[in-house]
Amino acid sequence: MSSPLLTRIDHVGIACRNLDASIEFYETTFGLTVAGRETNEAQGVKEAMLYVADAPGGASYVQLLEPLSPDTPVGKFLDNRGEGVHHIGYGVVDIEAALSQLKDDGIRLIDERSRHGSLGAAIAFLHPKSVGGVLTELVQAAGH
Ligand code: MC0
Repeated sequence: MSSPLLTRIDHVGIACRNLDASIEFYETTFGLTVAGRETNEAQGVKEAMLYVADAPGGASYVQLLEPLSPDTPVGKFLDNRGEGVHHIGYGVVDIEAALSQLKDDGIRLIDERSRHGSLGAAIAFLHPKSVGGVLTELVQAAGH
């Protein structure tokens, strides 16, 4: 039975030191292709979304994240833990309703309201201390 809240794994966010080198690795090793690239100043990253497959309500991707500076979420993560999985992004149908429900359930929100994310999506983060040590992102894909 599918979850009433989460519709798919939208993306796996991976922290890397060199975006171009990491893109090349995923292209040559797994045959993935870049669906979009963006510098997101508010999130302190330059990132690329590599398309994996279609999924209900959107698609699923690998997201590669290079920090714009050391004093950003991904910069701090690289210093503390090195390269690797940084967060999981789950698709939702209605991000504001999902945030409201999770807050009522006692989950600690990093973002009380959705923000601009990659590929035009609306995104919001849940604190890893509330989700078993996993930085968790909700994603309402553009046009959905
Ligand atoms: C930090 N911690 C993590 C973590 N980052 N745990 C799991 N996964 C992560 N990615 C843990 C640390 O190990 C530490 O635990 C505690 O959180 C505090 O860490 P800190 O280094 O002092 O960092 P803070 O507290 O300043 O910030 C952590 C926090 C931050 C998660 C609140 O990184 C944040 O707001 N992240 C959301 C935004 C983000 O990540 N943006 C980049 C992706 P201990 O046990 O040592 O206390 S932007 C993106 O992905 C967009 C473009 C998109 O998808 O469209």
